[in-house]
Amino acid sequence: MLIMGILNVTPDSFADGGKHNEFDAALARGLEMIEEGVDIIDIGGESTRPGADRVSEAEELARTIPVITQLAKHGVRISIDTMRASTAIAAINAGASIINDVSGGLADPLMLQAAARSQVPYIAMHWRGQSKDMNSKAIYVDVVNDVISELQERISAALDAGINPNNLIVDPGLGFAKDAPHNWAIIDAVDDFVAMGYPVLIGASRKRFLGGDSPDEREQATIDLTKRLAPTGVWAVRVHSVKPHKEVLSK
Ligand code: PMM
Repeated sequence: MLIMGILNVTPDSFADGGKHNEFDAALARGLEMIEEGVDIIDIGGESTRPGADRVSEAEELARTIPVITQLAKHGVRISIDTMRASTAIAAINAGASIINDVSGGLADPLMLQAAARSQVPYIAMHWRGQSKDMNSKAIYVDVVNDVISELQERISAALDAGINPNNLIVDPGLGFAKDAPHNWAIIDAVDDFVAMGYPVLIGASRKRFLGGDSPDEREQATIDLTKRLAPTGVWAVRVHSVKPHKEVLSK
């Protein structure tokens, strides 16, 4: 299972307190993750925590592109965490080689075609709407079936747009329009997501549903979950801390 290290270049990221909002800090953290053996660095310039406002395209580019340009020189795989086709393309031109779209192509009508043209892997996450009002959309008949069928729709749209099926990765979107029991039900049914036939990415790191009062308390729960997911066939976990996850996987 691969480790995708989170590098949020945002002043308001809930999980790192905005520590890495400066270019120098982001670059230093990226280099540290490389030292720690990260497989992919996921760079994002727009917070998607519940309630977050959107940032402008110019701001998103200013936050992410310089960091991508520098880190790409070190040969590490970089994914761009964006809902905008234009940002995805700029990031690829700067050295990113995976598109991580939390909206699964729903936020920007140009995204799927851009991903198809770029011929890089495309991560389609389950999403029901912008962070501002996603909590009100956490309503399911059967969360596992509903999320799988909504992901199947995104897969169909991606294939229709010309994305190579070998370039598709799916993600159930833990914490996105889902409350804690929904998130745990998805984790319990992770085999069903693996059985969809595409690589599966899981992003649980330090999210509220893990319990605990602080991001630090949720860290141990994140590591425990990585250990639990390792034998399931999940392709990668998206996490804040690389070293403890690498350690738990090597045991
Ligand atoms: N979660 C966040 C941001 N991007 N991308 C994918 N593919 N999956 C996720 O679960 C996901 C994501 C929000 O978490 P953060 O604010 O800690 O980055």
